Amino acid sequence: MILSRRKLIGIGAAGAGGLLLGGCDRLNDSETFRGVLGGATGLNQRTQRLLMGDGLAKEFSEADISPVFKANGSLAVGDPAYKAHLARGFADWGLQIDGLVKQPLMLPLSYLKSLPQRVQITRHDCVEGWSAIGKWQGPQLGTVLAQAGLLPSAKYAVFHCADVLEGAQYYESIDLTDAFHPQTILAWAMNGQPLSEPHGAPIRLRVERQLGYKQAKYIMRIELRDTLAGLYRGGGGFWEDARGYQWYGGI
Ligand SMILES: Nc1nc2c(c(=O)[nH]1)N[C@H]1C(S)=C(S)[C@@H](COP(=O)(O)O)O[C@H]1N2
Ligand SMILES: [Mo]
Repeated sequence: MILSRRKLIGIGAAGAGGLLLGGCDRLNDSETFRGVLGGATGLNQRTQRLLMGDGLAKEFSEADISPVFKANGSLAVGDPAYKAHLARGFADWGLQIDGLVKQPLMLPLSYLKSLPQRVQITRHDCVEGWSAIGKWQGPQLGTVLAQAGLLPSAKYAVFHCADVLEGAQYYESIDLTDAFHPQTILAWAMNGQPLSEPHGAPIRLRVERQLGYKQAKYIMRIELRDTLAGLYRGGGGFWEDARGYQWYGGI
């Protein structure tokens, strides 16, 4: 992590302002997005955004896919409603989208599979000291959010998960820059197969410029919010609350 940041610093920040706004045309006219940029907090996030702009995380080839991809954190979900959906192959499950949206939605898994798909082979880096390369498929989160239509006050997408880890509900959040990044997808397939329970069935987030703990599994609900304050313990995510991990878990 530190090495790649040092490498980036070598590039210098010239033209970083242009990079920052470049490629974000879809959001340029949104008050909210300007608000997010203006209000960005945290040195890690600011530094990375300046240096990387709208850059893509590295993608790999089929030959690079790890033969074993460790599952981490929750490996199963205890919630009876989840178990019932799992047993039925999530045939009548729906992803709930609500909060600061024009139109709250409940989207069936079949609908998520019918949207334009993105396939990406990327490296997952866990702070516990392991990495693995996997192939992920699903619709871009931006496409899904556009269906609901964001209200101008929306600043964060919060992922509410089905699992309880170490006594607390798992959740995560990202800002709209990452939410509309092309490599941010709601993955329902891993290495060409529907997600298994250990890896987050029926859908999990892939937000490829950030660390493993941001890749929320078992997503049941996406809530659009203007603040992370007042949600669980206010850190914006399970590990942020539990262990003080950085909210912007940049790689
Ligand atoms: N809902 C949920 N999402 C989660 C976790 C979890 O325990 N519950 N663990 C996180 C961590 S720390 C990592 S490294 C990855 C692990 O993903 P994997 O099990 O597919 O390897 O999921 C992340 N997302
Ligand atoms: Mo992790």
